[in-house]
Amino acid sequence: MKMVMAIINADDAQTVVFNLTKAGFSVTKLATTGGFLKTGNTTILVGVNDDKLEEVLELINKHSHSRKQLVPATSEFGIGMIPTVPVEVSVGGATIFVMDVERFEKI
Ligand code: 2BA
Repeated sequence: MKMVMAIINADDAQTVVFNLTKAGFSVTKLATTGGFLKTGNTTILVGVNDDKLEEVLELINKHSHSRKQLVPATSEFGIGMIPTVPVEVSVGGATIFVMDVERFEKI
């Protein structure tokens, strides 16, 4: 068994969770915050049998879209002058970690 932990854009979360659930997978959705942009994203947890892992990854991939985002970056030019220069970063479709599950129980 594997645990899939996927960090996805909050805008894609509903579609990703809907399609995983429709395909019969159990999903836990967490409201999370990116350390760099400090904006909300969504982390989903999916416990899945090994033979279904690729199906989960394909569904996440199909319904997550990468996008460009402008981040205000500040630089100091002198006392009291801190202009904001927006910098464009590419925010991924999904950042996915797949972990081995040592033991799984539902009590
Ligand atoms: P954030 O930390 O808010 O990062 C958003 C995007 O900003 C990243 O997109 C990347 O393009 C850029 N970025 C992140 N850290 C940077 C840095 N130190 N310098 C320059 N640019 C940086 P993604 O790579 O697609 O990541 C999207 C979100 O996935 C991240 O949001 C974070 O919440 C999570 N994430 C990504 N890699 C991770 C990792 N190795 N461990 C834990 N969480 C991760």
